[in-house]
Amino acid sequence: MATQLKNLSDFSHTTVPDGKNYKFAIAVAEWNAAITGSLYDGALKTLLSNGVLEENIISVPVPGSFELTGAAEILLSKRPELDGVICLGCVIQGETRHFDFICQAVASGLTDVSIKHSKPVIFGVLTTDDQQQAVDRSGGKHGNKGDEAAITAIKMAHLNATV
Ligand code: DLZ
Repeated sequence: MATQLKNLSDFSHTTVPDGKNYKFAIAVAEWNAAITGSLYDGALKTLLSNGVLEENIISVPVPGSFELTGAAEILLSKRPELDGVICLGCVIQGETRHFDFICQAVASGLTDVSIKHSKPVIFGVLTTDDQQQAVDRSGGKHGNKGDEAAITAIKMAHLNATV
């Protein structure tokens, strides 16, 4: 019964399970669309390149990152066949406290939905000080967080299916 990890390479990002048996939704915020569009492109490409079938991916836009929690709840309630939801957004620090409220609400909201459904709900939301930091993390010099969100979704769906 006991299965132990053998070495640190077990944690490597190169070990991604085959996604062919999994179904995902991607919810993507329209605010900061140039950034979230790149996150979406990265997430979709990464799901497909790791074996997830195109017909097993539903993509839905939502107005802003705040709406990602509601979208994840709706998707998992109405589509119980889904193995997880990837939530993509970009919240950029402004002059008001909107940033703090949105980031806090989305982080805890997505956690709650994930626990309620016992399914992965992935926090693929950039929370940056400025536009450049967002560009750097959506296909720029710091990679694409959309790719990472997709890999996380596959790993967690696999965990859920095999534990
Ligand atoms: C209102 C707002 C602001 C100021 N900034 C952002 C942002 O940087 N990123 C984002 O995704 N959404 C923003 N929004 C919109 C909220 O997420 C939400 O759509 C509205 O408050 C309506 O609920």
